[in-house]
Amino acid sequence: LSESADPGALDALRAGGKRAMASVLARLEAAPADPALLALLDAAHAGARGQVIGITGPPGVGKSTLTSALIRLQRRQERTVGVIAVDPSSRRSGGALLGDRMRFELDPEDQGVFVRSMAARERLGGLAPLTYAVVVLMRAVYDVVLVETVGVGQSETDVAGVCDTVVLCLQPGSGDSLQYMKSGIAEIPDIAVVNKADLGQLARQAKADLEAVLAPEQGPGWRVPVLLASATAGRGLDDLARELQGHAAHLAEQGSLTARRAAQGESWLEDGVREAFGRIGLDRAAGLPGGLALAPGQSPFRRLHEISRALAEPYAGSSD
Ligand SMILES: Nc1nc2c(ncn2[C@@H]2O[C@H](COP(=O)(O)OP(=O)(O)OP(=O)(O)O)[C@@H](O)[C@H]2O)c(=O)[nH]1
Ligand SMILES: [Mg+2]
Repeated sequence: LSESADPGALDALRAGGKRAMASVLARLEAAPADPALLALLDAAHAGARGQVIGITGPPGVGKSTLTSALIRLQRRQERTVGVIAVDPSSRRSGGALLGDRMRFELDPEDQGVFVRSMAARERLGGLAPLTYAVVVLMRAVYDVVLVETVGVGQSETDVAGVCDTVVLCLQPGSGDSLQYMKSGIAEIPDIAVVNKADLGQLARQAKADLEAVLAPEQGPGWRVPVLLASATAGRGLDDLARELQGHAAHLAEQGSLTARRAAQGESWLEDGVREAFGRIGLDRAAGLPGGLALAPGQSPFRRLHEISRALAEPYAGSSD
């Protein structure tokens, strides 16, 4: 745990309910470099609890309906849930985001579900840089974190950059599976779901097509399951929940959860340095003591802060 982490602030966030989370996220948006916030992010980074699940796929396949169903299922099992709904910019109306709470049919009184909408990065509909910080905060507080993103090629790679388990959601009869094979993201999902299976034979055909194009193994010992589901009819959800738990257990057994999250932290750090200081900054950061690599458990937030200070004051002599 970094010396400057603030576990007390994390305890307060955990105890403070939705109001506390909303206020921390507002601070994050207003002043991401605030030292108190940085100390909280360090503590959250060290205090991960929940499984982070990405729900991705083309527009309209039923991702939000499936997410709602998963939320209800988790709540019945008394798990708390944080939800991040990434809105493509096209959905923004006059700068405001459409209310995702409307799109997930939820009980507004339930303190165990927190939903946050985030705008997508303009470029290619990928994730905004703040998404990673929100994921780290939420996974330190909730038992399960769900991230819904519309898949438009690049964004599946982005969602894999913040999630432990990626669920690719498709629907029957739209040629999506062929599209996915062509776009070369067959390696990304850990679980695939053909939703709208109430459409019958078409769904079974889509499942067969998908099984043919997906990478059979996602790393050693994990065969990517292709499930049939109907989010509206509530079918296939138990199977999905079982595979989600199975994947979490698989990551824990292999020790690959730590590795996956460390790689996500390093790639976020690299993006952050590139965004602030460009390619030349990246080269200079790589040359600093410690460079762009993170030691086991090291906070990427703290590291970005240190690197930014070192690069912003090139003649200050040291990067303390
Ligand atoms: N027949 C059928 N329709 C479904 C099912 N699941 C979702 N739908 C319908 O499909 C439409 C789109 O559902 P959403 O959950 O909004 O889909 P989405 O993937 O979140 O859509 P975007 O976020 O806009 O990309 C809605 O009209 C749903 O009622 C299903 O299992 N069967
Ligand atoms: Mg949706």
